[in-house]
Amino acid sequence: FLRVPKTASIIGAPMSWGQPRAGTDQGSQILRACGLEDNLLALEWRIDDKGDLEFDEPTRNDPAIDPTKVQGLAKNCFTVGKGLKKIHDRVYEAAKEKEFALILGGDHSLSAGSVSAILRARPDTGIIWVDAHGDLNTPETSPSGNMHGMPLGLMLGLIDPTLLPGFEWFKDVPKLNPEQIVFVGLRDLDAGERKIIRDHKITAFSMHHVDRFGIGNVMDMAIESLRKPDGSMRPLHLSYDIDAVDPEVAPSTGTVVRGGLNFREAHYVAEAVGNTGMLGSMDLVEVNPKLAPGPESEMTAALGMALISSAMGARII
Ligand code: 4U7
Ligand code: MN
Ligand code: MN
Ligand code: MN
Repeated sequence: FLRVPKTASIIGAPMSWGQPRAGTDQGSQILRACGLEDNLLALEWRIDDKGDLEFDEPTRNDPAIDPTKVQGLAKNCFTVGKGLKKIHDRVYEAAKEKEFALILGGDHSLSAGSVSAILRARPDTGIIWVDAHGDLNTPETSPSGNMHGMPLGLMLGLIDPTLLPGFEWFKDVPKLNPEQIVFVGLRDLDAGERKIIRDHKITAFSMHHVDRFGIGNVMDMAIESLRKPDGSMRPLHLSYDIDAVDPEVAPSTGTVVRGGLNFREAHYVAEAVGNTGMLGSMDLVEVNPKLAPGPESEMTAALGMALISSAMGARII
């Protein structure tokens, strides 16, 4: 079904309260400015542009986690939870119409909104999480309390949403099974995240595996790992955190870690996923033009745009 519709729903989700740095809220705008619509039209997509969503700011009166019930922190959870509900509703609207949902971030917490919506419309979806980080934290395991490190903790049901103000709605959304996730590009995990990967047997390809096997083999294995028990391929969702790419190539983001995907490896990941013909949705997150202003921020945004094009059909030949 995914080859057929060729209508892309563009959903701007410039929400940044899952992390502390100003500027992450400009990501969707700067990606659009890199020629998003023209590029997708050139790739023969029909475009259904849903514009950019608007989000509330946190206030000092927002309800927070009850420390007698949760031994941990989820900063701005009330604002993030309300924002994710908006994203979820908009993405679900697109996915149920069988459109390709393209979500422009914003910080990576938004993926708990997009992935939960995709699962509601396409329950068997496999998630390819391209990131330097595991984003598997819970309020208890998080060293920072920043919710952009928690979207997969939420999606795996490791966090009780009824104890998280703003997330009450989240108890009714579908959750991921660990076999529906594969990681590519990891190089910075917290101790709690390592344990979660081990305990839940999540398939994870770190930069060590990219060094050992090459990106071609890693992507073959990653995609293969997402087959259903009956051997058929799942619909795919690509969640691409720009910090998966090496900071020399993608410097303008909030949580840089050296030793990442190089320019071609970053494109290859997107091309390989696109080549399956099963890609139905994508997040491109964590571009922050304020962190390396000038040519470096333009380079980062242009890369983000190019990765979207690669996933959505752009090919060298
Ligand atoms: B991103 C971190 F401790 N793990 O939880 C945390 F290293 O969406 C970083 O991948 C999270 O950018 C990074 O704060 C979240 C930290
Ligand atoms: Mn991330
Ligand atoms: Mn990251
Ligand atoms: Mn990041």
